[in-house]
Order: sequence, then C-alpha cells, then structure tokens
Amino acid sequence: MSNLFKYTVLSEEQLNFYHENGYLSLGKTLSDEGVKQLLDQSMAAWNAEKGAYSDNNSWLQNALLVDIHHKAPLVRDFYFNGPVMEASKQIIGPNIKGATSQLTFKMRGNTKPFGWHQDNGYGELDPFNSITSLTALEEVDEDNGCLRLISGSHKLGQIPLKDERDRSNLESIDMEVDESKAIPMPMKPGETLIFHCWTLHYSQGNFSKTRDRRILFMRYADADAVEVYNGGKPRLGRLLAGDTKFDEVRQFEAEL
Ligand SMILES: O=C(O)CCC(=O)C(=O)O
Repeated sequence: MSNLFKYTVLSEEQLNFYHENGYLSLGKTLSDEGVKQLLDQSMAAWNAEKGAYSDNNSWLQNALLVDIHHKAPLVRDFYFNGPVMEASKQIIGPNIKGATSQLTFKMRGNTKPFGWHQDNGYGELDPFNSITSLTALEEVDEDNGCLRLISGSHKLGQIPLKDERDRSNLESIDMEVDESKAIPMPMKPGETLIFHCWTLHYSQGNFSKTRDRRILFMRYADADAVEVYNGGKPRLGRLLAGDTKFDEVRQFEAEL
C-alpha cells in the first residue's frame, strides 16, 4: 500500500487543534494513484447498486452506499489499516474499532443538502470521542457541496434532537444553528478531514452541472464504545487496534 496511502504522525500542534476546534485536516491520505484505484472500485460498487441521481429515489438511496468495505477491497484496506485509523489511535487511544464505512455521494443533479447535525445524533456512541472522516475522491468545493462545520461546536456536547423520530434512518436531522459561524471545508482529491462526533456540520446540495461530489465516509470509535440508543449494546465494528472487553466485537468481521 506504500504507493497508495500516505501516512502521517499527528504533531502536538495538530492534536491540540483537533481538541480545541473539533476538526482537523489530515491533508493527503491517498496518493493520486490511490485515489484512482479507490474511486474505480467504489464506482463499480456504486454503479452495481445505485448509478445516477434519480428524483424517484429517496434521499438515502441517492446519497449513501453503506458497508463499502465489503464491496471494495482497497476501501477495506484503507478503513482497516490506513492513515485515518492510525490518526484515530492518536486521538482516541490504543483500542479502536471501525464504526461505519460508506460512500456519501452527491451525483450531479442531487441538490439535496445534508442538514445540520452531529454524527452522534444519528448514532449516539459512548464514549463520546468517536471520529468521522471524509476523504475526497475528487475536488470538493462550495459548488458541488463541500462540508461546512462550526468550529468548536463539539464543546456543546450531545444536543438532544427536537424530534426523536429524526433518529430513524429514514429521516434526516436538520438542526437550527447560527449559519454565520459555518466554515466551508473544500478538499482536493485524496485529502481527508476528520471531526469529532459532536461537531455540528452540514453540506449543501451539488449545484454543479458538470461534476459529481464523491466522498468516502468512515467512522472510528473506541473498541468498547456502546450504542446509547440501543440499550448500551456494543457497537459491532471490526476490531482494528488493541483489544476490547466484548467478545462479539473481537469476532465481528474477523474473517474479512
Ligand atoms: O457527505 C456530506 O457532505 C456530509 C455527510 C454527513 O454529514 C454525514 O453523513 O454525517
């Protein structure tokens, strides 16, 4: 993988920035060749199940392809052993599991936003230190729907949803925030942005007529993290580093 993935050790300054602001750009985590191969494999999976944007599909059908690490071997390697997993160890600690891998795509024509939310709003994990990463598989900017976030908003803690039905997978969460504080996060192909599970973020639709907006979304958690919304059961995700007190986590996807 040495020519595909770009590893860095986070400096003290970067770690402080993350803890203070609730986000950090890791810069390039994929080489150009890595982006190409990862995009090729991701598109094969996307086209097999999704394809172009359609007005007839739901928001989720148009935007997400979950468990992409089951469908694209290079995504699996990037998710399990790549630079973002290494950075997660520096932030969360030595025991890490994968909590989510998915493609979050806005193909051209998809002008629907991802409303303001915390990722711990969709799936509240405890301890409250899980990390989301977005890796750009092409140029992402305000025109095609880059992320916007509110620096320091992770310090607000877990914000209750105004309507608990928002939690069902079929509804998207859309919190009210002071948009004047939002910072756009454009990214070049192969760059990764990470943010805290309480950081408020949003992205507008893709208003480019000529470009898609393709991103790999991954989430990492402490290996013992539990699902608050699910009676405190352990989140099942592959153990990627260290150990866990839960046998079911140790066994989960161990064969992959
Ligand atoms: O892909 C995006 O623009 C945002 C994705 C997002 O906010 C999420 O899935 O939590």
